[in-house]
Amino acid sequence: MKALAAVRRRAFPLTAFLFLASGALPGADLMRIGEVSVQPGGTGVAVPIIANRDQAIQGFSVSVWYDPAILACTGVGVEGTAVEALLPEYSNSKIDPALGNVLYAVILEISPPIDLVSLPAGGPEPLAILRFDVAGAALGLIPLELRDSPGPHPIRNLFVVLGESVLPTLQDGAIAIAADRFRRGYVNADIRVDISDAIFLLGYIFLGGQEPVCLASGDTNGDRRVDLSDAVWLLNYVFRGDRSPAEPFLECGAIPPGFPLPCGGQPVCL
Ligand SMILES: [Ca+2]
Ligand SMILES: [Ca+2]
Repeated sequence: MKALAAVRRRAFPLTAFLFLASGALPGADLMRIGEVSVQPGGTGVAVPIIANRDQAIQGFSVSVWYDPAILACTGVGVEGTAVEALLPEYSNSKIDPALGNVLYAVILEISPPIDLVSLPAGGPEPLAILRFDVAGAALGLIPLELRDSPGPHPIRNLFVVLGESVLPTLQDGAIAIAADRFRRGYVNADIRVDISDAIFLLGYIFLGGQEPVCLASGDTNGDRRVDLSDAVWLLNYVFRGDRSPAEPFLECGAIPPGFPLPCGGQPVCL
């Protein structure tokens, strides 16, 4: 604990600088929160904070707001991200369960020698992962907002580039809580994805054939419509190993509230 306290004491002037820095540089960088679908009462729900970066970054801070009556933030970290692989020397988080606010800051290097360790320009990729538990009775689209913390010295959503703050464009996200679950691509209601699913989909679209029991599963490219492009996407996946159907595909996911395509259940998600 002593060592940790020492690290944090040493870190304070730099983090204070990060949080208080003014005169942020303009840029086309983007920070956004992902959208995930869960069932009511889901626990440990992982929500990524995703970034595009024009330049390599040496650190970042985030301030995320959520509805504390519906969500409980149980943690935030860089596990499984490219940031983790860079072995950040400083990170700190603060969760306020009453306000529904989580703060998180990461600096890749705080101890000499400072070698300008940085996360290269690029993306989109997760910078950090938020974890939430969802209230059992809740349904609907629960927003997650990137917004400054309160107080005279707010913590902002920013990147650190060569010791200066860069304020990226911010995009909020959401947790969609819905009871129904589905997987894209499993169009003909069995437990495999193969050419028969594409043929079934083409039959429905062009020949007036049977509607898929879960029409939502036919939206393989994830644009909320079912048309020829979905069948082509599926054929490319089956025969060429091209991009897999949009999520939820690897596992069953909830149908977001207001999703325009019905789903009457899928054997693969029972
Ligand atoms: Ca099938
Ligand atoms: Ca589609």
